[in-house]
Amino acid sequence: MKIYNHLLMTMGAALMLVSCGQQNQNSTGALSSSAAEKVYVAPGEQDEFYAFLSGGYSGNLTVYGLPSGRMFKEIPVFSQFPTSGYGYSEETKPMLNTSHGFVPWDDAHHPDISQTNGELDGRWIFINGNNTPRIARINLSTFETEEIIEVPNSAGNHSSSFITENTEYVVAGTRFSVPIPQRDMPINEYKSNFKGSLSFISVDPEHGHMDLKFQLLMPGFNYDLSHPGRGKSHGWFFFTTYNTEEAHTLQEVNASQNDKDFIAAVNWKKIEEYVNNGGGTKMPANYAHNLYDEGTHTATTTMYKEVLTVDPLKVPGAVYFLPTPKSPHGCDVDPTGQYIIGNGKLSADLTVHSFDKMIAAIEGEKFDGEAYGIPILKFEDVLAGQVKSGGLGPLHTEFDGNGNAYTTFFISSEVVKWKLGTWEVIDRKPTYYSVGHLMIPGGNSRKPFGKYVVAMNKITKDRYLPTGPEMEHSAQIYDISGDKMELIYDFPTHGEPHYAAGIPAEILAPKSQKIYRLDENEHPYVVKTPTDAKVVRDGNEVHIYMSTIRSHFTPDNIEGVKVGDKVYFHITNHEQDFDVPHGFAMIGQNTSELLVMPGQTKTSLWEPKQVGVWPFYCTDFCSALHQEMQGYVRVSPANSDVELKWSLGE
Ligand code: RUQ
Ligand code: CUA
Repeated sequence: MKIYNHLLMTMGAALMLVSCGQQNQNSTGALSSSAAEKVYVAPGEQDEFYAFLSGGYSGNLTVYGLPSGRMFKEIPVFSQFPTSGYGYSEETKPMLNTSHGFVPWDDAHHPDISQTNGELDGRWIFINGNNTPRIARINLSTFETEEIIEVPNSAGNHSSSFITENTEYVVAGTRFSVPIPQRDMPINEYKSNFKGSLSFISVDPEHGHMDLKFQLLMPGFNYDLSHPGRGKSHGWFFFTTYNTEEAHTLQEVNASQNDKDFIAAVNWKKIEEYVNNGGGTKMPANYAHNLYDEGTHTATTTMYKEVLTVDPLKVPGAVYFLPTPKSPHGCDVDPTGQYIIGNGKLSADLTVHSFDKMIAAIEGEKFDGEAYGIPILKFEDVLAGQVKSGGLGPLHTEFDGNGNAYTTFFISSEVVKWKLGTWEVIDRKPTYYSVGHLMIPGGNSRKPFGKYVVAMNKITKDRYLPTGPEMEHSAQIYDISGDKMELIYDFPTHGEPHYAAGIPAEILAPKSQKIYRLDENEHPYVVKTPTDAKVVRDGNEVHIYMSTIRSHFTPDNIEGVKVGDKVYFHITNHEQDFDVPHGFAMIGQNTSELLVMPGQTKTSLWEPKQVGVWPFYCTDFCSALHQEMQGYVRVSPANSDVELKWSLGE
């Protein structure tokens, strides 16, 4: 207890020192001009990699180019996004439905790109919502969020969303243990009553559709991070735990008592077999599954009422605990699948477990007791080696595919490069400041592209011109093609990037979608030709079937709308050219504008409250006559008998 308090205080002090002491060490002049050449992507030239950085509390995913650090796009995922109308348009509102109702925000942490045979295939990217547990799937041809599934019996969905090497599953583990099923009970009865769920969500190989296949109900620890086995360890999944003390208050101290917590090793293939043979227990649950249909350009929500749970004790040989020092955070598996790295946040050394040794220990039944019936393996039996890093506060590790690993240290604010197998430290470079995750394109696969590492830092301070009390977080790019890492660039990010995923541009760029085909548009309110445009009243609902093409709306004059009506603008963009969206905004509307892509239909709701003649206009500068792209709606009193009519050019 004393030792820990002391340790925590020392670390706090160390952090302050780091944050203040390193300022400006790397300012003007420290970078050679060759570093500038390495990141310079000349005007008109394109980047070598896409990098997808999670937005953390922005709820979204941002897309950057490497090595330029240029931001290409923000993809809305869990947060309403007025820039495109995501979560505001009638078609996309259902994407944010949950069992708690409409939840227009989340905390998005760990993106992971789909894989085939352990290599990035660039079809989809998944990301977790931490706060109201959800997993999203984004299509990497359209760069649109297509699906969001809520995860029941979970809280603080943090050891997520990592995928197995053929994208069989996207895995979501709970950070907080909770009563399962949720019920009214005293908090201080946490110990041995709360449980932690690890959810295995299957991914349809063709469409990517997600389905919660089973949930493993584990002891009431905190499940912090996870990674799949690969190669020889394919079929296993590894989760770091902390708070094996099962403390329910003042975790800062009470969850740091045990010298070692665990990495939970889960043989999901074994559990899958058990489940496929009818194993598991169905439990009542309530969770939303939101799916966007590209044909109708519309999302729908289905509520599910049941979940299949698995008690690990019912599947002998499926779950083991690997003792791992000091509240491990990151849980990373090297490209060969042999090494499982647990980074004890309160330790200086990194612990590397060996998959082969783990299997041998399991076969030899060499256990060191059990926790809630789950066998604990002996630390010495599974240990491959320890990296005497000399750093403080290790968090995450990535791999370059050449036998090297790179670990971030939050407290000592550095990236340390070390060798797999010999555990020797090869290089270390400071970060500015207090790095969290790092990313090498493909660094979480069998085939990393070990040219750059991107460090995502938690503290920005003096790296950029000050912008008031809040600064955007900073990322740093290091060239790792040589023996020593070379810092070549700083760039500001958006939100708080936790993890990121990178992929060579040549995999994604050629299949990036340019338009939606109008002739394939199955939206119920589509207008395929401007002559089909119309306005239909149905009680107090008015449906405007509107088309857009440079540079007018059809219709652009509408009369006969009344105060108290619900007016739906269903807008179809008739363009079939790349990069020609039209926008739509109506004065006084209690929602965002819309951005409608070529060939797409989107709907905006307006509930006029005041009599008058009110304009609408296109929000995207689409042509030389964009400013002429406008129209009027005449709104009459609720009891008026002005006839409904619409026109263009009259
Ligand atoms: S976390 S800074 Cu949410 Cu991945 Cu470790
Ligand atoms: Cu259409 Cu501006």
